[in-house]
Amino acid sequence: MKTPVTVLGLGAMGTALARAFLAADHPTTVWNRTPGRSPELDTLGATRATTAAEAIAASPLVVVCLLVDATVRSTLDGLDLTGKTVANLTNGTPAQARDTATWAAKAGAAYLDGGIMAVPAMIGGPAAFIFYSGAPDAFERHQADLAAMARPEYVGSDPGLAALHDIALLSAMYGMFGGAQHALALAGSEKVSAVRFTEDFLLPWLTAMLGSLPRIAKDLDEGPEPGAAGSNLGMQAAAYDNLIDTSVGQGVDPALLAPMGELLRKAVAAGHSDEDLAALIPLLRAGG
Ligand code: FVH
Repeated sequence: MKTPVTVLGLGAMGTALARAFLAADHPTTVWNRTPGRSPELDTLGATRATTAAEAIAASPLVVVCLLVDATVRSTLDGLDLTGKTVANLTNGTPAQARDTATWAAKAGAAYLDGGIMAVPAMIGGPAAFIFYSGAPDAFERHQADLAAMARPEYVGSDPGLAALHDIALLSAMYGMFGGAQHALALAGSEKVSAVRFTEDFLLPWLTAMLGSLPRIAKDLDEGPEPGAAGSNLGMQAAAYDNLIDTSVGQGVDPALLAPMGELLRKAVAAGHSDEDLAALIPLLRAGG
């Protein structure tokens, strides 16, 4: 028999996680603050607990997927977690993960913090993955069970590391969407078709530009190759004024673009004119 699992929280994501466990034949107990949510899980074979305590008692592996960190602590506080592995997939900060790990250890649980890199429709599919950090033995024990939801990626015993990876990827995503949304606002300022602009130009352009990321990462790890900058920062800083001026001229708020212009100017002022985009990253760190 597969490992029994409990899922606390049946929002859009918790429901998808419970469905994935049921599809992989794990005996699955579910609990949600508001009773009766996601009734299709009952038809699929889930056992519905009436309290969080009852749900936790049912399984050695407890997956938690609630709105924010504070709801996790208010839900679990005072409950018996002795001998359980808690995999908390609620979005949070590295500091919150470390605090919750300390709290969980006092409550007798092995703690894994997780960061879900998927939307609900992707759960159980090949593109979804989940970062984990925390108790290495608990990860080893439950790796195959966790794989029912998404490919598990263990990133270290410091419980804060999964959240760090998760938040870093979300930061990249929001930066990318912010840029794309600004581009669509600009195109729309002249009634350019959003569909044609996106399919024929925006997606191919972003895809081509993303190809430069491995080289930026290599420069960061190993130092820049002298004279290799095909698009030096001095040139980029000078051209960047055109992005701001065009936004203003077209009646589009340049707020999402302005910080990058400031960073480019800071890099030039610090003597990095002949370098490439990797030179910006140390400037983002405290004291950079
Ligand atoms: N959905 C997504 O695209 C993203 C993908 C990446 C990971 N996130 C994170 O997953 C957590 C849950 O997100 P969700 O999409 O399931 O969110 P909702 O559908 O809004 O459901 C929220 C659940 O949390 C329960 N809840 C809220 N407050 C409390 C509380 N004080 N005590 C106990 N439970 C609480 C809520 O219960 P109810 O309102 O139905 O009673 C839902 O079960 C989240 O961290 C994302 O950032 C999702």
